[in-house]
Amino acid sequence: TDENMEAFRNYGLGQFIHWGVYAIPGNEWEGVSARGGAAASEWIRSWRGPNAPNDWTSIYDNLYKQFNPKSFDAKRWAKQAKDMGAKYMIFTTKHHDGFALWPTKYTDYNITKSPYKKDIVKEVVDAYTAEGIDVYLYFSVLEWNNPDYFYKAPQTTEEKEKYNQFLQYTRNQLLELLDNYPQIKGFWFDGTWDQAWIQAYEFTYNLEKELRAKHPGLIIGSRFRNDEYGKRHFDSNGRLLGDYEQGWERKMPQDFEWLDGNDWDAVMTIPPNGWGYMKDWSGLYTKTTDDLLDMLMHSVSMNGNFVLNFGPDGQGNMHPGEDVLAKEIGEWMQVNG
Ligand code: FUL
Repeated sequence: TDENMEAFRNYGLGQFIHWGVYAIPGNEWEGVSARGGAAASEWIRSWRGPNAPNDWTSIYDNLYKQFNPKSFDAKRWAKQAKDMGAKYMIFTTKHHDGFALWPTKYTDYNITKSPYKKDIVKEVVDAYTAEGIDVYLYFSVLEWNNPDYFYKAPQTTEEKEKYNQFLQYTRNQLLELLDNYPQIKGFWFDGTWDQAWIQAYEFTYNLEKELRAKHPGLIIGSRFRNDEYGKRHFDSNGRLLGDYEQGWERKMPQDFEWLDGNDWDAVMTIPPNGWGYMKDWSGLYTKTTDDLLDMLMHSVSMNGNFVLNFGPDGQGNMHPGEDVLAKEIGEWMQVNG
């Protein structure tokens, strides 16, 4: 039997948390909104266009020096998730900016170099586990500020060497996460869409085997291998999940056909665009409790799970709008969950 998959099939509701240095600007900087000029609040490092401050990238890359979330209390988050009725959660260990929220040995660009210093991933894993909520780690294999990272497949020998180093670095970090937080149930991979990663299929094939061997039962989202073997491919152990991302469209999956018979979860944002903290929700259509419960029921009726995203601010507080939704969903779950 496969306990982890059994649990996955019965979760129903989950929580996603996007947190990192992008929570500090919260989609704006010095009164200027990045809305429309950045793809999403957690993408603000790649803010382009006339509104972007001069030298924004280097401002961003130094924001970690201000990352000191005084109100952060993982136990409070976990309690809120529990009260909402979440049975699992997914936490961003490292988003596309490359900043690691755990004390990784493999880059200095990590939490220990911030004024906060403490291991945030550990606090989250421990607090949620204590509430009986299964933890999955989100991990981006795309790193904007890493000189060894390549979007296109590397061509020259020098490029290939660099990218190989990047792949080894990725492998090291993943093994490190498994060593540090053996309680986790799986990984939710992201940023796997670039050609360099897609073409590294021999590496990803072996890495997948290695991770599974080290951590029997580990659940790996199907995004891990965004190639012909990954996306829409489900292994015979049923451990590759068909995640479906729909935060952007505010719609439920259209192509239920391929989800049917597979294990999947749908991840969803509250504002239309943005997974990280957004200071200003005004003028945006933010999903209502009814919208979200609709999506939850829709997902569960199609044998999937529904995962609601939260983007805490730079101090570690949930957005007040998220607090309200979490409470209302929790009340509904009490009666109908
Ligand atoms: C996407 C990312 O680019 C977004 O920033 C977010 O993390 C979403 C869940 O996945 O691929």
